[in-house]
Amino acid sequence: MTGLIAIASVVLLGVVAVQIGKISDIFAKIRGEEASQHESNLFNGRLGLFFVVSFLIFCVGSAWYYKNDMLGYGPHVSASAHGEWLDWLFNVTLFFTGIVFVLTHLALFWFAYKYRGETGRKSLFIVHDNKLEVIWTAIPAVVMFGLVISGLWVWNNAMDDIKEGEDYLEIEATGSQFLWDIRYPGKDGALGTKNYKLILPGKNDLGQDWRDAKNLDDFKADEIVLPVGKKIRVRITAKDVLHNFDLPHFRVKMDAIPGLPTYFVFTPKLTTEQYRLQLKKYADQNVPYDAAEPNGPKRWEKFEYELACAELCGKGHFSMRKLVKIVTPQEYEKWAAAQVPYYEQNVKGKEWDTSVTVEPTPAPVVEPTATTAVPAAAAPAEFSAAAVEKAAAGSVLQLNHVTFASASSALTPESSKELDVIVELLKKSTKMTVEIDGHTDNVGDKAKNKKLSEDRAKAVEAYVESKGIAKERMNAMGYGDAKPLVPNTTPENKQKNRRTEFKILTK
Ligand SMILES: [Cu+2]
Repeated sequence: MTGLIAIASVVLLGVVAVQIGKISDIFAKIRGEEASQHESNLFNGRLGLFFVVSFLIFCVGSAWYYKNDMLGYGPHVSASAHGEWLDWLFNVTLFFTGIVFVLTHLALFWFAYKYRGETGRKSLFIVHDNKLEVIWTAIPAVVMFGLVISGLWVWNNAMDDIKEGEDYLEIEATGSQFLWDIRYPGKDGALGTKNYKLILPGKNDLGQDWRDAKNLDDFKADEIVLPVGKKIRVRITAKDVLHNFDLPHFRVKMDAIPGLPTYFVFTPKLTTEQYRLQLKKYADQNVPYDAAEPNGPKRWEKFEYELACAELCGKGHFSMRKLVKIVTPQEYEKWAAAQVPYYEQNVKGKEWDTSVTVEPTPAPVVEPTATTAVPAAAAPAEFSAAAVEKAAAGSVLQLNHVTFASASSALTPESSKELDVIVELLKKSTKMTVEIDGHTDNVGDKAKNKKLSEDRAKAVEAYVESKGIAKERMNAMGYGDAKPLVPNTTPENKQKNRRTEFKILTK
């Protein structure tokens, strides 16, 4: 019913508009075309003025009305030292662009009104005016110069690294789909070294090198707890895709890029408690946090700083939130002392503890002579089209870029590059037959390892076959952990032993 009335009203309004149009046409005929045109121009000019004034009042009014919801205003002032300067820069920019915004809008509509069409008025053509050109080039140039210089100054301060001899606390944030790993340096105040090749899910999530004593006291934290007033340097990195380390209340935001560590230095200025007390002053913060609990805690009492991922990194992006707590230095010391190092918790004394490795027996030194210049245990040469061309039948080449999903025989998309080279070689040399060998390390069950290495070799064979090479020309073999290249003593060695090889049978 309401819909019907609405449609009827719209139709009626349309009819009225058409009728008014007809009436004014008739009036125009009666009173003469010119007089009516004059009146209409005046009316439209005044409407324009009315519009621009209400528009500007609306713009300023709405900004004022919502100011408490904007970063940098009211309750949302910056909680870090450099953040104040960033907010200041935003305000200065808003001030100058605001002046231009108001003046140009007023001028635009005032001109439309003042120079409306009138009997006898002629257009004025200005072909060129040096004075005008100089004025409207010089003013923006000076303002822009000021904005750019102050912007550079603020930027350089905000992005500054720790200086020599400065006191600071360094933590590390590693993004992955879909969580943040936060690592603290522990008692020694230094983060230990990492190597992505050492990553073992659940056993060494970050790939810490346990032979580095600095790693042994590093701990991972579920929340970011930081002392107020201290310089914090965050090492920011990622394990899989682009993430973004965003602490909005501190005006900290930096990409987390796989393979390219970034950092951000900031100084928290207000503890969580102080920020809450600041919020308490605002009426909209004094309503119940949970509407279902009218007598429960107020909004300001439940406030927490937070870390977000500011890069759309996949389906679970939203879950990359972490609480950030800014506390007094004493509270921080107490909290840090109570944390258990990752090493103690997950590694110490376990099979994958590599902190104390048995010194490998040094390889016998073979004095090279003119006839025996071949090293004792040479790893297979790296596979390439050129290497295959040169190699004799019986040679073994290592496929360094054929990789599989963890504990599965599914080829990764990157593998196709090297596999396509094999396809091309087999297409070119029609007499060549080859063997594909899969090898694993010695972690886990022997039979399972053998099966996995077989499946992987077969996966390679199936791929090459799918590209039009006869299956008879290939032989897929899985050796499990029976043929290690090097002793399985360290994670790096184990990595070396997990491999796929390409053997030329006939050429
Ligand atoms: Cu993310």
